[in-house]
Amino acid sequence: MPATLYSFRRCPYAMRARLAISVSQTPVKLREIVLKHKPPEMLAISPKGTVPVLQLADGQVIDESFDIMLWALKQNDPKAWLAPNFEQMLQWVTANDEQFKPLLDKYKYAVRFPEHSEQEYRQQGEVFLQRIEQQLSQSLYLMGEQQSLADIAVLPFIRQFASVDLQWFEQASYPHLQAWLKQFIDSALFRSIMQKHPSWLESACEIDFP
Ligand SMILES: N[C@@H](CCC(=O)N[C@@H](CS)C(=O)NCC(=O)O)C(=O)O
Repeated sequence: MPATLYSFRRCPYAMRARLAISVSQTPVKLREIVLKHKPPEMLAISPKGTVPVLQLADGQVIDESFDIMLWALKQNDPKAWLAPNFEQMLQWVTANDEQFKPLLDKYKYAVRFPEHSEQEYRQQGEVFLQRIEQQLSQSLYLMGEQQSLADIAVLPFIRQFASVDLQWFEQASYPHLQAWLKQFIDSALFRSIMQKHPSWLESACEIDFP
């Protein structure tokens, strides 16, 4: 019996889980949720109420996106996303999740955080962009010449940062980062995981994924 994945299309954490599940070709039943109306079935297995949540056939629940990525890639890792040094990949993911993501939220919802202006939050977030730009000026991807778990775990958040003010992003001088993001957004893999699905609560419709 395939695992069940509770997902929300536009959530960057759910995106990275779907990306790893998709590349690993591990079949799951996807339940598209609406954050304002979380299904009781999901809250029963993961009361913290965040997506993504994966429930395995044996009942085990994995409710952290990075752990879901690792689970999927341990089933099958055809693109060798787990091949680079794990500690170094973890450093990128931790910097993204713990430092960059809170700034991204403040930049995106600056009106809710009036201590600083939108522009100031953006500048704070740009410290991470600069780190990435610096790395990508030396290698095609964060961990060298091949795409890895580190790129995939971080890219959905950079995409979100870029889309807060696309006009600003397009004129900013991050040529390597911009090319890295564009290649990701244009990829068949990314497009496939961004397909729209009806919500499971309304339609009772589970999607065979990937
Ligand atoms: N650390 C979690 C974070 C997941 C998370 O915060 N997801 C957001 C959506 S992008 C969420 O579900 N928020 C709950 C809500 O908005 O009610 C993970 O990596 O899976």
